[in-house]
Amino acid sequence: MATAPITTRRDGDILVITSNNPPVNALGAAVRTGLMAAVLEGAADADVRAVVLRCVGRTFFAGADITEFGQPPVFPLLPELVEVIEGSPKPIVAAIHGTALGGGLEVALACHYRIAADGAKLGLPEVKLGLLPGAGGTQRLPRLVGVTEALTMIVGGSPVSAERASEIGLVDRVVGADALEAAAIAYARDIIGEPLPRASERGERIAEAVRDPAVFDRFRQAHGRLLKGLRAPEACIAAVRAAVELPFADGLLRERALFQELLAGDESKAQRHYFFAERAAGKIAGLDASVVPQAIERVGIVGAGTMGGGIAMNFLSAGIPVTLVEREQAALDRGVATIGGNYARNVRSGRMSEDAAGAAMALLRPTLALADLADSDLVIEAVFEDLAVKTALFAELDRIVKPGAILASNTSYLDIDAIAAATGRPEAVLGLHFFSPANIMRLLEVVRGAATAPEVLATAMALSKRIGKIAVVARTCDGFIGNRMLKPRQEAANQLVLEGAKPWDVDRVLTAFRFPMGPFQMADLAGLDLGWDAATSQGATLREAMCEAGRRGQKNGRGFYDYDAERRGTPSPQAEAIIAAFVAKRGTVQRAVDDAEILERLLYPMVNEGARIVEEGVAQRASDIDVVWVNGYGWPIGTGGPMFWADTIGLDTVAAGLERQGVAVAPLLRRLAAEGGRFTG
Ligand code: T1G
Repeated sequence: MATAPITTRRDGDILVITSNNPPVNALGAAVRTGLMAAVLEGAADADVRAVVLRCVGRTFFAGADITEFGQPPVFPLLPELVEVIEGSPKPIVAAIHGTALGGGLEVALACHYRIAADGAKLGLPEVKLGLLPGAGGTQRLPRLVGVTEALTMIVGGSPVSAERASEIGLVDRVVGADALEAAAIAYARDIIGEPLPRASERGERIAEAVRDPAVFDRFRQAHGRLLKGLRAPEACIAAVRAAVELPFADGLLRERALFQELLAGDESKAQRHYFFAERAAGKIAGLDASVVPQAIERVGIVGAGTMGGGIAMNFLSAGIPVTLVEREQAALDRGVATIGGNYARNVRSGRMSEDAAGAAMALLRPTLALADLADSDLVIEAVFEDLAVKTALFAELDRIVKPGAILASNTSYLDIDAIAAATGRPEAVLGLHFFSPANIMRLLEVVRGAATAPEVLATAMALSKRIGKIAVVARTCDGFIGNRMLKPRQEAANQLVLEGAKPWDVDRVLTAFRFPMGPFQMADLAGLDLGWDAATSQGATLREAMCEAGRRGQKNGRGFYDYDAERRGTPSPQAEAIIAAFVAKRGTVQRAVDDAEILERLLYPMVNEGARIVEEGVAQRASDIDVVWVNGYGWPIGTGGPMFWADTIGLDTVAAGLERQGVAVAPLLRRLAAEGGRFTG
């Protein structure tokens, strides 16, 4: 009898092995032990002619148990189990439903046949954990589907559908989900006596690659963006190359060596931290299953500008009707046209079907009348970022919308409690801070006011998941989590330039750290004249001085950088002269500032602010801050976010650096640094 969570039963001469290891049938030690026993049981039993391997619950094995990484290894290890499966003298048929991912797909690859339920997904996402498939996936998958398909799945990390898997030869049959077990058993019965097809023995797809050595260069040309300067994607390519260049057994050894190297590296530790951080962000103290989210069937949005239109698309694309309100017809028409244009672009790029785009647009109800929001379950305002404007609007909405409707502000830093106080329903008011472009950026800061009811918070969290957002809860404060930490970085960047660093040096240090761009590149992109008024400008800041000199950023071809027709920027001598004149007027002594100091001055104050955000309870936990910064501001995933990165370099190092900068160290940071502690466990 196999060990639970693995059970076996006989269906005639077929042994059916079932795994029941909620929530995702992760291949933890108990599962591996049970599977090993069950497969060996089947091999030894003369009455067993074939085996079916299946899972119950929401999915087929969704991979190795990530919580085991970094712990002492517990045998049997997955590669060992996978070899026993493929080496079975009896045919083993994998019955796949849900998401066969990572080690789960590697188990299926070692089986002799694979039957998938329609709707199932199959993938090797290890690269997203800073790893590579470490149980034979990099050696078996290319032998089944060819090098190009294998590289796309392994380096990209995205799953393929059951239908696609069938097309590329990854699965043998796709059946209706309800018929999966029976179909797998019938299939097993049909192939009894057939020669055992082992992926490791398939040579024809490898031979193709041997005859076409440019296949790897073509992949790199087409998918270079997937590499992101991270170690795992390169290692994935090296492992697949080993499948082409080495005998199978040697390729496995190469895969194992590359896997172990990645597993021990900081990048994978950071990406595994992020995996759990993203899931932890959805857990809110005091919000358990007993708090039932409200039904949201219709959403109202006030403001059809860039943000309002982008926000509307999230709901329209999720099949939720939207009433979009503007004050003037021209603005409303522009908003609707922008939404339509975005959907048309999605269709042209293949991201969306014509029908889906049409269905989304059909759910949009543009209007000039606030009264049309009366039937909305949730209203989100995306109007001018001014507290008086918002409080007046919320007072009016409070009179219009039905009892129980939720009112949300898209404000990026204003006080949610002050906005809530303008209504008679403060318990139904919160912030939903979308990031621009709102229809693309996955981060959503859910800002709870002092009075926000648990049900309202639960509704916002459930809705975030429904529209594909990664929600992080913040309490109200100036800038919530992300912008509050961006502020000290911007201030430090400006101060560094006043002291002698060049804007392009500051940007270079951050892009070398793998941010997509630095603060001055961002400023040029957003527009230096954002909020600038020529009538009142005093040349009191660097930004004002630049605007007064007619340098508005990318929009007019010159900011801190000079831009060519393709908006490629080069450091601007004129900008340098404006900075020199500005500094001379202030009498600041200029000096050379090295890269190490630039990085410390930019990032340590952010970590310090993050510590304050945690100790004030604005964020529930330090890892939530990492989720905000990875998804909202492009913090490079290979260092896990500002708080994990600080842990990695040592909080004592950060505290000492802040002392050198004359910055007051946050009490939480000081305490953890003294104790040798970490923000992120
Ligand atoms: N190990 C441990 N726990 C896992 C897990 C895993 N592989 N996958 C999910 N969980 C937990 C998760 O933390 C959460 O816990 C709960 O399950 C529900 O997850 C050798 C080395 C399968 C698509 O990368 O992509 O195999 O918060 O909230 O949205 O080559 O989970 O409830 O306490 O995400 O429905 C490769 C990772 C591993 C797949 C389901 N596999 N998982 O999504 O639920 S490395 C993966 C997912 C590997 C081998 C290599 C998703 C999901 P809690 P969830 P979901």
